[in-house]
Amino acid sequence: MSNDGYTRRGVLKTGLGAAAGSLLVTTPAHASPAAGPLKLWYDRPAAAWLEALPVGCGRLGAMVFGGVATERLQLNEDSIWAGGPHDYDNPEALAALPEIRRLVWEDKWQAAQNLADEKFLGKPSEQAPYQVLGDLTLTFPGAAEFTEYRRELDLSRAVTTVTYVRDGVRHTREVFASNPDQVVVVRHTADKPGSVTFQAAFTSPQASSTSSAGRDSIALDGVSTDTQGLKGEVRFRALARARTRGGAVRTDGGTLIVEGADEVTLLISMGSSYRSYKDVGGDPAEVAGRHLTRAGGQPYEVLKRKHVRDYQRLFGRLDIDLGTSEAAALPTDQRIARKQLDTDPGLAALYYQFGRYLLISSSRSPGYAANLQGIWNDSLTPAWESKYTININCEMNYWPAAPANLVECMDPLFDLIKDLAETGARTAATQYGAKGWVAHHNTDGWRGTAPVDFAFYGVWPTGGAWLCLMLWEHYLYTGDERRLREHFPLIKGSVEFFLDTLQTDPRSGYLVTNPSHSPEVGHHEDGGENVSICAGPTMDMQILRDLFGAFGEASEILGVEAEMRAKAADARSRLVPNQIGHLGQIQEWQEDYRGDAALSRSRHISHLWGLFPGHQIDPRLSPDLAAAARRTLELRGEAGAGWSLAWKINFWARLLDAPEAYKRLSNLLLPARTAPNMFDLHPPFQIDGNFGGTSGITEMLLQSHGDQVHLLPALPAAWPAGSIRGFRARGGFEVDLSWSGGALTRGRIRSDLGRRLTLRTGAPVTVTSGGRPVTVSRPEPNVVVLNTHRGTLYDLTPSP
Ligand code: FUC
Repeated sequence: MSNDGYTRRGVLKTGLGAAAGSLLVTTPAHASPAAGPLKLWYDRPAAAWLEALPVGCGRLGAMVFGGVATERLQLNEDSIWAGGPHDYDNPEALAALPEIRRLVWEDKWQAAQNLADEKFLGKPSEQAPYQVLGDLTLTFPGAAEFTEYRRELDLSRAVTTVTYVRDGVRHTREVFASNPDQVVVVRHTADKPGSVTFQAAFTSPQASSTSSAGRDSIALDGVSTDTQGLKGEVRFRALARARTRGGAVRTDGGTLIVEGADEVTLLISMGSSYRSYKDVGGDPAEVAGRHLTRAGGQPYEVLKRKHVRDYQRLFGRLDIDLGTSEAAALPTDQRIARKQLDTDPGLAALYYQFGRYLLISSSRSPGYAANLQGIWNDSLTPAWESKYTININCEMNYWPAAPANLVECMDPLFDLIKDLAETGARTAATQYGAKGWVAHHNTDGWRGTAPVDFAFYGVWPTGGAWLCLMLWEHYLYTGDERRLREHFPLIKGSVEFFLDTLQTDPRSGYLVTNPSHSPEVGHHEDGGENVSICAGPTMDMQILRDLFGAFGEASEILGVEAEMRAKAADARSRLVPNQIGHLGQIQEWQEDYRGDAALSRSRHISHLWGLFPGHQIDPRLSPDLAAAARRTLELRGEAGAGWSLAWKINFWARLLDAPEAYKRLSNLLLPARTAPNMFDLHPPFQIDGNFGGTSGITEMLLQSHGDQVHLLPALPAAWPAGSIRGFRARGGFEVDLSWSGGALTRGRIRSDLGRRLTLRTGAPVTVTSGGRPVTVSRPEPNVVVLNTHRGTLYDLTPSP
């Protein structure tokens, strides 16, 4: 989609002005600029990493602690992975596959799972961790006391600011990470000339050394660690250069010394030797040096202006106002600690926009996809290696991208999928003797696609297929045929793999995956062992139904692969259908397993994939399945992990149950799940919950599936009045809404593609365009259908 489709924002904003104006009376969200809804702020320095504030430009990230005597900037560069290029595929796997399958057909699960553990896992059977680069620490001499402290992250500009008074001088320090200039920028000013004095030095837990890199610059050079027998091969360099007005700057053995300056701009540049998953031969000094030189030639104000403009081009496309209250004036950590979302609706809006901020900051080109921690990681051995877990977490990261009007942030994900189609073709051939490509439940910087982490977790062949559906979602939102053509070979490769490897279940006659499992959930204790291995779990069937469907539609749109389309359609019709089990639940497996299996309290609820992100289960189109999905959610309970709660918001919103969706959102925003810096807590920090939460709020306010755009489908009582601007719906629509008393007061929809629009609302609406009535049909009182024109605005008002 071209950018100008997104830049005609002024029109829409003016268009909704009247409604937004009247809204201000009931929800003066912008009443308190200091405590404005788009700022995270604190009245003290961060004492811990989960209090520090993240900045990022996709490739580079920093956690800013905002200290007074010392400022810590914990630095990340998004290609620093332990180990080096590696083919994880296991050549012994193929010979074991028929026997694993046979054991599964015979319900000899323990034997099957053991054999898979022995022969079918990758080599090594664990993937590599994403790693920290290091810290830059600034040390400021002076009194221990300080006053008038404030630290904030302004989401509208992606700039953090810390300000305080110390020894009678007001100091102000801004930090941001610039995508256009590929540097982290720190600017320290004081209200009294000559009072900026500090020393700065790099440290790192990596094998590394520090040095002076010139009169005004210092360097950190290092290499990532060995892991699992793989030699650490990602070499990196970080540079920091000080530019001062007044005073003096020098270096001494890797320490940067600034004395008596009026103000200082510190540029931090980072580069690595990682060029791709198969090439670590880059020159980190060249990369870091190039960006530093380019940025160094530009005044601070220019760097900042370029950064803010670049960021706002994305961030500024969308507004959300859910109302405000006195709580909005509190520091952010105190708002979270109150545990009272009901009386702080602005906190949900802030969380929403923080999710968008995190996506823009962690998933931009140039740069790699957002991993389990986005890009922010202070460890050599982070939880779950901070890699890409693709049985839920990585996909969840990208749920809000298209609907929250940040579709370009998906590009790094698409680059990842391209890599996986290469390594996954190797895995398909080596381990399955199959065409196409496959990815299991995790991948890392080396784009491992073989099963890892024990068969119980790893033998699940559908990760790549799910990722392919993100490519299709991109098309559904944008109608961008050029990109669809570019992505089509990836989708085709995934379909090829399954056409080649699906097995006819000798008992049921259905076409199923074998071996596979319902992610991370055991269905029996077999021989004293919890077994997950099985054939044709529900999630696989749901994903493949959509994959084959998407392939069919895409191939038709592009006018290609007619023969394979027919094969995919045939395979699709032979998959196990969604089934309702003995407890009235959606069956998680092909068989209606009883006992512990059916009553599992796992945080994974993979068999509701068809409810969200899929749309095979829908209260309107398949009410029986929707009732069963509700039952599944009730049975599953509230078992932990931020991402699991976040997924549940989306599920309940899709079931059109506003109170239940809202309850999960409230729980997600409790201190147990949301850190003081608003990072989602699995615990520990895992960014998927942030993104899943943003997605969930979207699904409460706007849904677009089943060929309908549904306005305010699950609006909770806690948000009686509010407005949104710039939400995106499938079919190429952009939606602005305001509501009051829980009911739509105004809406405006822009059609980018000129598609037919079916609109569902809570009460009948009248549609006009340019002040003139628009011809609509009304198949139901609350549904209007209209043929839209490309680039045209449609206004909605409640029918008299
Ligand atoms: C799966 C989940 C965990 C965690 C990890 C990254 O193993 O079960 O909760 O999210 O991925």
